[in-house]
Amino acid sequence: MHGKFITIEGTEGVGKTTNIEFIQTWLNQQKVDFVTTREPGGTPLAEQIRELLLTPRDEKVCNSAELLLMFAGRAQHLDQVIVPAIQSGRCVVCDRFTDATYAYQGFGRGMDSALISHLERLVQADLRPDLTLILDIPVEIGLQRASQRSAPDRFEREQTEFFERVRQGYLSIAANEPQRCVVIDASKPLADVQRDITTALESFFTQGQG
Ligand code: Z5A
Repeated sequence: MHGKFITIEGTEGVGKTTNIEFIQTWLNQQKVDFVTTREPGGTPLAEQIRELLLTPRDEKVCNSAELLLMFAGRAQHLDQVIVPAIQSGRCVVCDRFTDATYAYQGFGRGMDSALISHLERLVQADLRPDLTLILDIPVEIGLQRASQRSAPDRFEREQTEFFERVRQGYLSIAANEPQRCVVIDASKPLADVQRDITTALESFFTQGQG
C-alpha cells in the first residue's frame, strides 16, 4: 500500500515551518507513520544544492540554472527519500515541492510553464502530491513576519512585485486543481489557521478510508 504525499506551500513568511510542526503533532495523534522533509533539500546532496540556491551572491544566477538546480535537487530527493517512503507505506509531508517551481520560477521569474511541466515529467514521472495545503497571506504581511527572522536569503531579497506574482501563481494552481489543493487563509490568528488545517487533514484522511 502506498503512503500519502502531502505538500505545504505558500509565499514568504506564510507560516509553513510553524504549521508543519502542528501537522506533525496531529499525525502523531492519529498514529499515522510519516516522514517530514523539505525542498529545496531533503538529502545531503540536495541540501548542498539548497545552499547554492539560497546563498546571496554577486554573480547573477540565470533563470535556467536556477530551474535546473531545483529539479536536480528534486530528482535526488525523490530517489533517496520521497519515493522509498511512499512505497513503504509511509506518509510524506514535504515543505514545498513542484508547485513552488511553477509559482516562483514560472509566475515569479516568468519561465515557460511548458518547460517546467517537461522537467516535472522527466524527474517525477506520474508522481504528484495527493494533498497540497497552500497557506495564503497578503504579501506585505508575510514579508513583515519574515523580516523578524535571520538575514534575507537570495529569494527573500526579491521585490514585493515578485512575491505578488508568486502568490497569484499559487492561487491559480489552486483554482486549476481544487481536488488536490486546499487554500488556507494564513493571515488569521494561528489557532484559526490550525483549526482550518485540521479540517483539511480530517477531510483528506476520511476520504482516503472511504
Ligand atoms: N523555491 C523555489 O524558488 N522553487 C522551488 O521549486 C522550491 C523553492 C522548492 C526557500 O524556501 C526558497 O526556495 C523559497 C522559495 C524557493 N524562497 N522564498 N521566499 P523555504 O521554504 O525554505 O523558505 P521560506 O519561504 O522563507 O519559508 P520559511 O523560512 O520556512 O518560513 P515560513 O515557514 O513561511 O514561516 P514561519 O517561519 O513558520 O513563520 C514566520 C513568522 O511568522 C514566525 O515568526 C511565526 O511565529 C509567525 N507566524 C506564523 N503563523 C502566524 C500567524 N498565523 N499569525 C501570526 N504570526 C504567525
